[in-house]
Amino acid sequence: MRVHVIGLGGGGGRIADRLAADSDGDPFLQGVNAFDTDSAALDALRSIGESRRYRFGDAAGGGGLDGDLHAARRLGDAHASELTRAMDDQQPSLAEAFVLVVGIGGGAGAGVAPALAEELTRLYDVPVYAVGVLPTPAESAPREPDPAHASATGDGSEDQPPERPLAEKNAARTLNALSDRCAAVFPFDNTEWLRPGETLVDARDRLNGVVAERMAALFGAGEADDAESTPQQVLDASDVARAVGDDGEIAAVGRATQAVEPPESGSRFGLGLFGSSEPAAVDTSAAVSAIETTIRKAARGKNTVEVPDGRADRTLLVVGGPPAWLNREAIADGRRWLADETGSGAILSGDAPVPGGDEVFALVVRSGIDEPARVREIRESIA
Ligand SMILES: Nc1nc2c(ncn2[C@@H]2O[C@H](COP(=O)(O)OP(=O)(O)OP(=O)(O)O)[C@@H](O)[C@H]2O)c(=O)[nH]1
Ligand SMILES: [Mg+2]
Repeated sequence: MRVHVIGLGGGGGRIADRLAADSDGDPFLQGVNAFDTDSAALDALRSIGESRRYRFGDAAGGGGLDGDLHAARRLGDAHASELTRAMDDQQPSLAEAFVLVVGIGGGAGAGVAPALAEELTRLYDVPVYAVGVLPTPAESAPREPDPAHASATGDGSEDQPPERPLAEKNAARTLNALSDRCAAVFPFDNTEWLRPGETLVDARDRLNGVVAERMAALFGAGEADDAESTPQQVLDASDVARAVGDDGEIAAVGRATQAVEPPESGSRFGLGLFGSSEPAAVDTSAAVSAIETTIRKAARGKNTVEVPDGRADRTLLVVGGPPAWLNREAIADGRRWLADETGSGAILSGDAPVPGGDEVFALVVRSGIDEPARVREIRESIA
């Protein structure tokens, strides 16, 4: 499907920038923009061209909003329609969905996202999805004293104030607002993806790579740029819409890959081994096992947000890789296994052939899931 992706605020802009870098020229990426009040944050982007970055809200004086969600909401209401005009040179009417990417614990991005979702819904007859990055508990907790500094005075009085004291509350309010205004919300739980001892700043490039990769796998699945990579079972925008619904429900995305040998260069089944000049085929049991394993790992491995008990009302499966590895029966078996695993009545699915690719991948999207613990914690911060 063709999507127009809009990164909002510092984090949203960096994730959209990463997607633009990794999916440069891919047909699914119909358009991409980054919007922020903060000029320095926009200037630091590398892959979204300058004409696609836009600073709004002169009232913010060219800086960020320091987590001030009230001020950001006001700016959002005042500037949403100006922002949609800033997208116009990329033919947004060709997009089959808009995807807002935003760190929901912040100010500028979180504040403008609901108003922009509303305005896009008013102007275009396609779903607006939100990728909402969840803040870590550490961001709104007092920071550990700096050990070097602490030893100077030793009285523990140098506890630093939290980095973003309002992150959880902002996230709770923004989650509610996005659920009301977007067709679906895809949370990305930063906390789940941090390694022990790692800070968000250390980890953010890796995390942003994960988000970008999963967005590309989902939205790019049905969009082939040549005949060879045309899927047998095409996943289109309406399949995604059916899977994630239009009620602002939360959806979780799992993904896994397994390296495989491209059949052309496969030494085990290479030319000559069978005294034939036919192009090498892929061993069926190897293909079946690769597909079974990646589907299981995508379902049971780390998702973008926790899926309690693996359960979901609706599940979508994409299996991709070199065409010779995409074994029909194995994919059908995988669908049955996934129906059982998730308790979903029906599994929507599609394939994504990657000629010459060197891995098999599976993507599992679940919607209508039980509330993840981190989402509950965030919601309860304003209860
Ligand atoms: N995964 C990831 N999360 C980020 C990144 N940057 C920020 N975040 C998260 O997003 C939240 C909001 O941060 P920003 O996006 O910088 O906030 P903003 O929208 O620019 O808001 P203000 O600067 O307060 O105006 C933070 O609390 C973090 O949880 C990033 O590069 N990657
Ligand atoms: Mg900012």
